[in-house]
This record gives sequence, structure tokens and C-alpha cells, in this order.
Amino acid sequence: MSENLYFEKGLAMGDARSADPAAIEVLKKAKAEGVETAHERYAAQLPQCGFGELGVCCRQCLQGPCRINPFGEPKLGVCGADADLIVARNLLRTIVGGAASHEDHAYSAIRCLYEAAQGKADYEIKGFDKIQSVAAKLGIETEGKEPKEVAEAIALAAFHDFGKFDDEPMHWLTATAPAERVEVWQSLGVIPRNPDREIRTAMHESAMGVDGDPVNLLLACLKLGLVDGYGGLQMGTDIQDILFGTPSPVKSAANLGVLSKDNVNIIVHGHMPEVSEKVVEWARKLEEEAVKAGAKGITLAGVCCSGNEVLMRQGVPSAGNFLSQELAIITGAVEVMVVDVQCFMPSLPKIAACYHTKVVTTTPIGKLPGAEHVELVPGDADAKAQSIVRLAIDNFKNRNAAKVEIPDICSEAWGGFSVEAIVGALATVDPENPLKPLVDNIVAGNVYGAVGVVGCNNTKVRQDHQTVELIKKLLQNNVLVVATGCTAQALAKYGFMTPDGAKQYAGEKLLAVLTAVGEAAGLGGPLPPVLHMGSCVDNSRIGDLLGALAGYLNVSIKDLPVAASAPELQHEKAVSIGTWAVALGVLTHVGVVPPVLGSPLVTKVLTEDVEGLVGGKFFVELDPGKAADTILAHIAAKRKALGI
Ligand code: SF4
Ligand code: MSK
Repeated sequence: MSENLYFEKGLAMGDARSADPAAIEVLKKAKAEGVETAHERYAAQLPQCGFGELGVCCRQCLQGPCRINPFGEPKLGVCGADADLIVARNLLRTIVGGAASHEDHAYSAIRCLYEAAQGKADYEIKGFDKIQSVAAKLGIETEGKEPKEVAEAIALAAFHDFGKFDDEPMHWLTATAPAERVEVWQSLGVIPRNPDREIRTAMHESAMGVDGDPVNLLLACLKLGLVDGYGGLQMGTDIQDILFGTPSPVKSAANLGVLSKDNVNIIVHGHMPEVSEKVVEWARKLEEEAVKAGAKGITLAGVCCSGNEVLMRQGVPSAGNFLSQELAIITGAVEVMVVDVQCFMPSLPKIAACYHTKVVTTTPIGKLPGAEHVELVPGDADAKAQSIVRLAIDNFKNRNAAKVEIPDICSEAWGGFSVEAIVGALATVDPENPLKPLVDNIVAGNVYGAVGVVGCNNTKVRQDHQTVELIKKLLQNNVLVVATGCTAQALAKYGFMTPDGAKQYAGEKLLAVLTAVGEAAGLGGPLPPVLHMGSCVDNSRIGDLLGALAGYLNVSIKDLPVAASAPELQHEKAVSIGTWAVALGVLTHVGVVPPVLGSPLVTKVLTEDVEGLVGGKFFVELDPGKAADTILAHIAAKRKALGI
């Protein structure tokens, strides 16, 4: 069977939990072996609390929990807070959670860069081009300086944003975002000054007895979206590219079939490339030891955004996205799953205990009872990564062959489409003016518009289904798609990230453009119709691309024929990323109902009124076909307004 038909195969298998035939196979194995997954735990939660679903439950003080009845009484919490206030406060705290996760992730990368620049960390700085471009945007002098000196100055500039106490905007934001956006945000009073300070203030603002104005709280949501965008995503990506290099196109593979029954299998899972890059480096160096232990070698694979990071830079295949993390262990073939921060389920050690798999935690804030803890710090990363790889090799002998079943399902997948790589490919068509071929094709309607599709899986919706159906329709209508996060891994599984995928899924006009650029760039065929731009923090790459296009056309991002979508979001981070996208001026689709419907006011501001302030807004649509129609209509309206 053609790998591109895996999605249809999954649908034909008729499993409401997943559209992925590999996942369905392993879910059957799990059932036969009596292993519970997130799907069964979700079923056990049903019906979920209606107050929680509407966002009208408040636990902000010990007089609560208070619940507002949208259909009757009570209408007020003990302190007098109504549904609008409770929903707005809860939303702000959700966005704070997302922004804090990304910011803390970025902070770890900055710390690692700082120590690497001083020669105190086990990391070589690889991204020399990125040092130049980031220094240029920050106004850091590079003339006559060693790259390490500049890298140290960049790390200090980042620390400065986290440490400053004046009321000036954070420098990383003003150095990155289009000036027009900065002006809009300034006029609304939502520019972050210091990302840590804004997180503190937002927690204070949303505490019992502080901000009682839901609209003011929603403005704080916008501010925290910008904290996420610039203090998390942008800093994270910039610094990680400096440390590990800016990705360039690379061929890889995706789905559980990337695991090997003959090799030691090591999975990296989480988000921090400081951890995953080191594990990859040492797994490659210690392959001989695995052979001595009776394996044919070592197979590395990734899950969630650690998987995206090492796919983008190292071509390491992806074993799957968020809802496949437990399934990877249930194949019975994984010696070690290494986790760092974010998106690993607390269930993992319990599932691993049914097999021989060892789960290894690596950060002081991400521990799991039942896992082994090997703290991987920059100054001792080599020794720690070696010990993790050796743990996996040593564990190979404990594998129970009778329990190993790896679905023979995986697709080729290309990754590595950083903005620099995309501009590089376009430069093969027009070296003087690389963005011109893309913009000319947008103007001519050959590329009707562009959509960034991001985010997670969610047990509430069939794994990958909404994502794939939405993207199929957009591609048929000649919309170029870029993807990150678990959504990118979803699309990778079904052949959307291959040159053949362009022939199968792209509309005629889009296919012609992808073919012309792909051939000029020496790929010997079309560019994939969905460009893998990386992990969740790499959404900043999409922001950079939008900024460059808007700059080229001399318009605001809000005027571009573009949209964003998170068809299967689950994490707080997806909400904070979406808020940043809206602040950038982008129409943003979500395919899972967020807990805001208990407040008609909040719902109206998010889906209507905010557009008048920043140009972007949210829309919720669970039907992927209808979501595609709304996005296409939006693109049509933007094209008309631009006169194209
Ligand atoms: Fe109830 Fe108000 Fe306390 Fe919330 S802050 S739990 S609404 S009394
Ligand atoms: S890992 S945030 S489940 S995309 Fe970035 Fe995937 Fe969502 Fe985590």
C-alpha cells in the first residue's frame, strides 16, 4: 500500500480513538495485554464536569470552589464574582501557564548558551550564522569579536530582559516584531516589559479581590500571549539555533514503524534540545557497545517536540505525537524513554512497568515516581547522556521478544524548513529577491494563501483526524501549509511531508509552484505541500516568516491572506501560542472547545471584538471541513482587501 494511504486505512479501521492505523494496532495490543491508555482514562472521566467545561468554576480562594449556573442560580460566587470575571481570570491563568512553560524552557537554553560561551558546558556552539543575525537584530556589535564572545553577549541580552525593572518594552520583542505591531500593542498597553514580571503580575491580577474587570483581564491575556511569543518562543528558537544550528531540509520518517525489533530503541520525549541532542550524539557514538550487547545497533526516535527538534536538526525519525507516547512503550520494543519537560504523561512509568522499558527523567522539575532520574546539566551533559544510552544498551537483554509488536507502518517525512531554509530554497529561483517568487505567486493566486497549523492531540477528538481533513481541503484549494508541534508529526505520518505528498494533496496551481521551487532547489521534485517548521517553540519561525512577508509587501500581518489553526489542541501552551497569533493579527482556529463559553462576554471578545483591536481573532469549529471553509473565506476577504 502507498504510505500516503495510511490515513484512509486508519479511517477504514473505524476506531473512534485514532485515525492512525499504527496507533489502532497498538491500542488493540494494549487491550489484549490489559494495559490502560489515555483513551480509557478519558472514558473513565466521562461525563466531564459541565462547570469546568464552561470555565465557570472558581477555586481562587478557600471560600470556594464556587460555581456559576449559566441556566439559573447562583449567578455569583461568594465574593461576588460573576461568570464573566471567573472565566476571564481562569483564561488568564491558563495563558500564564503556557507562557511560563515556554519562558522557562527558553531560560534553560539561554543558561546553556551562556555556560557554553564561557567554556563551562559540554556543548559546542554550532549556529554561527544565527549568532550574526540575532546579534544584528539586538544591535550587538560583532566586529572583531570571537563568535563565543558574541554568543555570551546575546545570552546576557536575554538575561537582561528577564532582569530589568524599568517599564520599557522587552528588547527581544521590539528587536523582532514588526514596528507596526509594536505600535498597536503599545497603544493597547499590552507590551510586556520583563517576561518574569508579567507572569508575576498576571498571577497577582487574577487573584481573589484584585482585578474585577473581565475586559482588563482579557487585555492581560494579550500581554501574556506576547510574553509567550517573545519571551518563550522567539528567545527559545533563536538561542537553540545558536547552540545547535539552524535547521535545513532533511529526509526522515514518521510513525511507530520507525522502531526496530533488532536494535536498542531509545526515544527522546519532551521539549529541550539540550537533553535530546546530547542523547542523540552519544547514541551514535556508542553504537558499537549496542552491537556487543547483541543488538544490531541503536535506533533513535522522538515523540512530541523533542522529536521535532531532533528531526529538524538531525533527521532523527518521529515515533509519533502526543497520543502515541504510551503506544511507543506498548510496542514492547523501547529500552529507554528519556523525558525532560512538558507533555510527557505521568502514566509513563506505570505503562513501562508492564514491559522492560525504563523511563528516565532528566530535569529537577520533571520527576516521575517509578522513573530513573539522571539529571542532565550543561556542565556534565556528556557523562549523563552516556549513562542514559548505556542504561538503554544494558536493558536490551531484558526485552521480552514475545511482547514485541511494532506496526510495520511509517512514512517518509522531510523536515528542517526553518525560515532560512525556505528563503534559501526560494533564492534558487530569485537570488536577488528571494521572497519575490512566493509573493508573486500569492498575488497571481497560484498560492491562494498560507496557513500555520500547530498544536497537540487531544483525547476528545480522534487522533489526527481533524488535522488531516482540514489540511487536505486547504491544500486542494492551493493554500500552502506550514506545521509545527504534534500537528506536524500527525501530517508527517500520512505523507504530507514528502514530494509525492505534493502530487497527491496539493491543488494544481500550488503543485506547479512547489515543483518549480523544489526543482530549482535541487530536490529533484516538488517541495512537500506541508513544510515542517519544527517544535512548538519554533512557532516563532512562522512569526518571522509572516513578518518578512508583511515587510516585503509593506502591509500589516493582519492584512495578509493567512490564518492559523490548532485543530486538536490540549496544552495550556497551545492557548498562549494562539493568543500570540491573534495579537499578531492572525485569524486563529481551534478545533476543541476552550473553557470560555460560560461567559458570553469573554466569548464575544475573543471571537469578535478583539479583531477591532489587533486584527486577529479566534474561531471555534469542530468540523474540519467547515473550519477549512471559514479559513478559505477569510483568505478570500484578505485577498480582496489587498486588491489581488
Ligand atoms: Fe468563590 Fe470568589 Fe473565592 Fe472564586 S475568589 S472561590 S468566586 S469566593
Ligand atoms: S509537544 S504542547 S502536545 S504540540 Fe510541543 Fe505536542 Fe502540544 Fe505538547
